[in-house]
Amino acid sequence: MLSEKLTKALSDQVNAEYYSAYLYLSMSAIADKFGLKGVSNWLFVQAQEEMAHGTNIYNYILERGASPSFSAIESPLDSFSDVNDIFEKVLSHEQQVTKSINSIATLAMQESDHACYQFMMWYVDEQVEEESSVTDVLDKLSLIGDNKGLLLTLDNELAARVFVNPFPAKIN
Ligand code: OFO
Repeated sequence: MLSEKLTKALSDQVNAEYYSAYLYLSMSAIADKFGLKGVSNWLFVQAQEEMAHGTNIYNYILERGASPSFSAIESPLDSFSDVNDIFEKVLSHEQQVTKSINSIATLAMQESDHACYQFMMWYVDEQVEEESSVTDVLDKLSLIGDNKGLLLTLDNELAARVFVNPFPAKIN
C-alpha cells in the first residue's frame, strides 16, 4: 500500500502530466497559427505522450491499492512570440517536471518504497530523453536563425513524429 504522502505526490504528478498535455496542446494550436504544421504536430504528439504519462501514474496508484486525489488543472500559457519562444518554454517546463519527478523518487527512497522508486525510474529516464530532444530542436533553431527555408525543412522533419503509446499493455 502506498503511503498517504506518496499517494498525494503521485496524484499531484498526474495533475502535472495533464497540465503538460494542456500546455502542449496550447502550443500546438499557436504553432498551427504560425503556419508551422510540423511543429504543431510535434507538440500534439507531445501532448498525447503527457496524457499517457499521467494515466499510467493514475493506474499505478490504483494498482497499489490507494485512492488518487484530483485537483483543478491550471490554464496553460497561451501566448508565445515565435517558435523559439515555444521551445524555450517547453525546455524550462520539462526542467520543472524533472524536479518534481526526482522529488517523488527521493520520497519513495526515504520511505523505502522500493516498488514506487522502481516505478519512478521510468520517468527519471524519460525526463532525460525529453530534455535532450527539446534541446536538439533548440540547437537546430539556433543554427537556422532567420532562414525561413531551413525553418520549413525543420518543420517537415517534426511533421514525421507519430505517437507511440509507451505503455501499450496498460492503456487502451
Ligand atoms: Fe511527462 O514528460 Fe514531459 O512533462
